[in-house]
Amino acid sequence: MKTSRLEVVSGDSDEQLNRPETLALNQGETVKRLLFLCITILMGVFASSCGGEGTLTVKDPWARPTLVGQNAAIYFVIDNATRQDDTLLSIRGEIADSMEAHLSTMDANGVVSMKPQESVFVPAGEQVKFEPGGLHVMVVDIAKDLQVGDTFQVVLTFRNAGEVPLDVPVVER
Ligand SMILES: [Cu+2]
Repeated sequence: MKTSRLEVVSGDSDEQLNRPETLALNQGETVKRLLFLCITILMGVFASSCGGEGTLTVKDPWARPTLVGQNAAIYFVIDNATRQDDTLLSIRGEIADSMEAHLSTMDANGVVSMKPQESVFVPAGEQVKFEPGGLHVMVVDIAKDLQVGDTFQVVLTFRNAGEVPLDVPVVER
């Protein structure tokens, strides 16, 4: 059985359309508003040149089709455009009770092993890629099939950026 959720977004545009005073501005008010606008823009420029303008985002999420009961892997790119180092602390989602960051490595004999990562460091101004053969989020014992076209949500928790929700599409790659 499929359940779906509808979200109703209420706008307040009607209110703004029905305000006659915006049409009856005299010149003094117009100048004041322009001045205020200029100051606001200048403050914005000043703030961005002082750092902290960027944000941490998580891009290009994907997971392969996986059958219920198996382990799935989630891949994405963490882009830390801030001037502050950050750390991925945990990840959670409804598709499984347990998710953890893993690092796959291959030894000299070509044997691949995975090591759980307690956290993942994301340096300021850098990207960290979760991709096949390297870092990935291991989803242990998924609760339902992941089929091509499905999307599921997870939430990543960072030390500084806080919680970052992510919609992960299931794709064949
Ligand atoms: Cu793994």
